[in-house]
Amino acid sequence: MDVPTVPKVLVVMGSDSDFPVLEPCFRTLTDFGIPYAGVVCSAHRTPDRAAELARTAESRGFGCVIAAAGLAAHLPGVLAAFTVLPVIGVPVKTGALDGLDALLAVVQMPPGVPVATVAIDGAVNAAVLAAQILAGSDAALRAKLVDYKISLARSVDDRDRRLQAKLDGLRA
Ligand code: RP5
Repeated sequence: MDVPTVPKVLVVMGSDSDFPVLEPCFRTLTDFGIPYAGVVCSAHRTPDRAAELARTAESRGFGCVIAAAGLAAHLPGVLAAFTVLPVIGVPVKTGALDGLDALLAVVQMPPGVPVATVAIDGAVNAAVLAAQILAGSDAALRAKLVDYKISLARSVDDRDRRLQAKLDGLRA
């Protein structure tokens, strides 16, 4: 019998200074039971390594790439240029423009080389999107995502209950 396996997610960040932004991504992947590797690699400072990383990612068992960078954030796009794996880009809030520069650099890819861009510092959504991509071939992971969405709805119900209690207090 074939045992279903969850392909690994390769998380690449332009600098270790990006790690605080990426930490919730690693935590979320862990919560979903998705194996991952995390590496620092820069499109500008180590371009050859970035190309090699992307070229070999699929043969090394990765099913999805998450790439995060700030400033002129070319890392997600450069990785996407060298692989057919889906690449999720996380623009990092840093520098004089607070991440707007990174957002535009990550999202404005030319036709044929997409990067699925999440919000500035959107590390959790990067992990959830990676899970959703991998869940297409993994029923157990899909079930975890369904539970996750149910828990999101419950948290909104809890918030509404808290709001109603506050409003009741104001009316009293
Ligand atoms: C980007 O430049 C990195 O992704 C980081 O967000 C930013 C600053 O990098 P460091 O100077 O902290 O290494 O390439």
